[in-house]
Amino acid sequence: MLPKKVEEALNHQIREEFYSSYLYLAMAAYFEDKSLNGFATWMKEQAREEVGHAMRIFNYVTDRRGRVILEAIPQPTTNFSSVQEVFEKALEHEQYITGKINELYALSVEEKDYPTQVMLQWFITEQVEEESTVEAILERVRLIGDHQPALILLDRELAARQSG
Ligand code: OFO
Repeated sequence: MLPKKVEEALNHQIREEFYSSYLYLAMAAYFEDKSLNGFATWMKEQAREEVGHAMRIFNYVTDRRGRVILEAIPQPTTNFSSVQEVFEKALEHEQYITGKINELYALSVEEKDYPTQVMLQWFITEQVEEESTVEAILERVRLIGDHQPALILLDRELAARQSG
């Protein structure tokens, strides 16, 4: 049986993951508007993966005979002033999500909920990768600065992101 407190916290996390998807779609829309189609493709793929994260928790809650209660998804920021700002916000967001996953893990330890601890290990590993990937792109964007040709090259490179 899924402890009530853990069930509630997992439901909040489902919303966080859908919000992540929504936020990355807002970033994709910004890039589309700037004709940076490679950056947009990368963000759309990121948004798609976030739906996968939400569904992973959704399915886990139902497998444990818990009840999924979908919560309202807030409107994401839609105003960005630069490519760099987008990736700064993306990194900030991933760090926030890492904090949420860590809180969830701490709660599952407190509640002696061993299956949830095992399920969350996937997310703990994933967050290391999420932060590192976004950080690497941010570093390159910072290096590029105002050099448009280099930005276009990076845009082309990011267009190659495969869905998987
Ligand atoms: Fe970006 O990892 Fe889920 O939220």
